[in-house]
Amino acid sequence: MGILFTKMFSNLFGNREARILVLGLDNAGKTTILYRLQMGEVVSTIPTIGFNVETVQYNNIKFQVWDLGGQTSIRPYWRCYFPNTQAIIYVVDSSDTDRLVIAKEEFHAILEEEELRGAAVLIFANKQDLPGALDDAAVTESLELHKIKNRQWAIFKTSAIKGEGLFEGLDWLSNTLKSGSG
Ligand code: G3D
Ligand code: MG
Repeated sequence: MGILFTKMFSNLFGNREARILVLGLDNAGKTTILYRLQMGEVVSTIPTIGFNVETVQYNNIKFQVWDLGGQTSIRPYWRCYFPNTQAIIYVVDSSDTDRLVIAKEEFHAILEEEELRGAAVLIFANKQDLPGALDDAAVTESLELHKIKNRQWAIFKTSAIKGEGLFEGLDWLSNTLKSGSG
């Protein structure tokens, strides 16, 4: 995965600083994905500002991860991480059907953020290896993805544990960003 990743994302943004946010509810599989991609060292910030952010710097691209949901008082601080964001990778635990409504609400709240308006969105319907996991069509419906307007998006079935689907999703993302219309 590491080498493929290097090929896909090298020179994507030239020398421009770029950011890709990896978001979703806790337990969705975000940290697992970050380690799976093997892009480099994962640096975890000490949560003095109220939430923990994991960062992997890959050339000029920063991948940053945190959990959505929880305390609303810390949300204003999220905005520090919004500038220069080219893409959002939204990770869903497809087997956690009880929390899909919350996952949907958090997702649409993020999409409404002004500074994230231009960002492409890649959705990972994760944990496909678990029994009872909803497929991509069902997750699409639950997250009300049809409501997404004026932005590039795609959903992929993944199993972060098995390393399945991640490459396909990132391939879509790099092609979308390359075409400049993300
Ligand atoms: P988060 O960073 O979004 O909070 P994590 O989520 O990456 O910490 O993953 C939460 C738990 O889900 C972990 O289990 C992790 O191993 C598991 N997980 C992540 N992706 C998958 C997947 O695709 N399939 C399955 N079956 N499990 C997955 P633990 O037990 O370590 O808490
Ligand atoms: Mg995590």
